Amino acid sequence: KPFGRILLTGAGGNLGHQLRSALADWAGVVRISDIVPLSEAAPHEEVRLVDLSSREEVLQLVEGANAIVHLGGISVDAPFDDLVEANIRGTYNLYEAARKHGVKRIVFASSNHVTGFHPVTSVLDADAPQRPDSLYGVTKCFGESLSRYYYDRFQIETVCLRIGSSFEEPKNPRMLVTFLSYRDFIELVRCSLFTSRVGHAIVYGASDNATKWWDNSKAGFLGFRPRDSSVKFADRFPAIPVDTDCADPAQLFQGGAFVLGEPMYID
Ligand code: NAI
Ligand code: 15L
Repeated sequence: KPFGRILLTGAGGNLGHQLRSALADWAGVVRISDIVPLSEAAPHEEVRLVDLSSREEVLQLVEGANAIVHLGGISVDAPFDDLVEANIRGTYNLYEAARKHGVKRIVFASSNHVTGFHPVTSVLDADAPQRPDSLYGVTKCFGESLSRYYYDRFQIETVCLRIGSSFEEPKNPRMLVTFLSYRDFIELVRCSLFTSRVGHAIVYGASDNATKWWDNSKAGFLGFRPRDSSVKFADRFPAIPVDTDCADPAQLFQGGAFVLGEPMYID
């Protein structure tokens, strides 16, 4: 197998669950980790219950890994203090542990919400300015910046996946544009792990949907070719009108309803 040991964080979540079995083909040992209990380990798996916000636990978690797929964290908008622990402190702890243990490749689950305040009329590529649509999006900007720093300073390579909407099926009209099938998500992670030199890369994660907000040509070296499309779900939803006079920000901006969130302050 190409990798001795791959570490997967967020293994108990929606995408972690999908990726868990695929990793068995790529690594002799798959170390799966989450803050929630995980189902029983297969013979090739090591299970670790770890809170990413604990520096000591994360340092132990990373020891012996050859590559990391970092999906763990809060995956929606949330109070600042919670986001800080899981997404900011957690991602910092992971990169520091990677540096200390000599891990040279990380696949980081960023999000389309890093650029969610761009209008739906724009097509974005890897060089589009970050315009986060939520505190959640801001934490993913932090992960992208942190990983850039760890590449420039320590040559730890990262592919930042700006994932669209990766679920079994699109759940609303917006997701006809942002949909990333589970099969295409797994292929995107495979390309991110197996491409020989990636440096610090940014790639959007969308299937081959009819409407496109994102242009991945600058990440062409990854060889990612989505095979699925949301087209087969199109008759379930009304088409999104592209109406720039529309008063609803959730329709004007790529981030959809995320743009309406409040940056919550907890006393
Ligand atoms: P999810 O919420 O189902 O899974 C995230 C997992 O991280 C959960 O199992 C949770 O228990 C774990 N986690 C949360 N805080 C933690 C902590 N402090 N320590 C350890 N583990 C912790 O989310 P999903 O859909 O599987 O997404 C995976 C990653 O991809 C997330 O980072 C998310 O932000 C990102 N993403 C997902 C998208 C999607 O459409 N599914 C879109 C864009 C980004
Ligand atoms: C995300 O970043 C979230 O993790 C996921 O739950 C979806 O909301 C997705 O973006 C989306 O934009 O649909």
